[in-house]
Amino acid sequence: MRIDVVSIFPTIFDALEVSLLGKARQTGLLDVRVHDLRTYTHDRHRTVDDTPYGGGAGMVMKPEPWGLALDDIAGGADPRPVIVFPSPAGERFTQATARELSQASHLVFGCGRYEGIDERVFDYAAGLGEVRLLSLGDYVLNGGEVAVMAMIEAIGRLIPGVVGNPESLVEESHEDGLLEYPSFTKPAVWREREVPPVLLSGNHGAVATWRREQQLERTRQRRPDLLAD
Ligand code: JDK
Repeated sequence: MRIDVVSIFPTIFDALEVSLLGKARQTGLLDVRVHDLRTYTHDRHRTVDDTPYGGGAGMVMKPEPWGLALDDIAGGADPRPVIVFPSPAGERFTQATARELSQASHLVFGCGRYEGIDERVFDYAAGLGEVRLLSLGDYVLNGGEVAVMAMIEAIGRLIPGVVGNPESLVEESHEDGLLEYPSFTKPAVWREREVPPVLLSGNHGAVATWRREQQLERTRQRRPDLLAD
């Protein structure tokens, strides 16, 4: 999978070099390229923002650098990429979204800053690819970068070969809409706290039943919204 990221803080994405995704990049499973939006400016101050029409607090990202960046990165790409802009006003990014996007061969992520990007950029981008405005959750970050890091991690680990143990993906892929069951490892007693005895019983049926009960109980307590239907 090819991933392009456009940002005014490209070094934030240095963190993708480490761990799981770093290995996938080395083996060529993931080809991530990060672009500095300021390289698409032409003025001496490399300006990417301006005051909002209609007034209001803060600054808005100017459309011109975005137009040049998108032409360069997404223009004429075959197949047309999926172009993602994280936004607090976007659709919710979920595990289902991650699965969908993991099927794409080319993703372009546009990271806004300030109060966001001139709205016309999204319309322009729709002429170059399939545009998705996506929100990580109902809180406001300072820009799109941290959201894009989370999305790349969630998408990247679904690409075959990126996660070491494919069984852990099979288990997740049940997508039963419940919270996961609790996990334990050795020692069997730690600081007077015991591992639930059923997990030491060797009775695989009893373990499966207990785990399902735990999933249901935790979901009822912590995420009743998931049980609504
Ligand atoms: C991308 C900039 C910061 C966005 C409020 C401004 C007029 C009010 C600051 N899930 C999630 N949370 N946050 C983001 C995200 C924030 C971003 C950008 C993604 C780009 N910001 C920002 C909006 C406001 N808003 C315009 C109405 C303030 C994604």
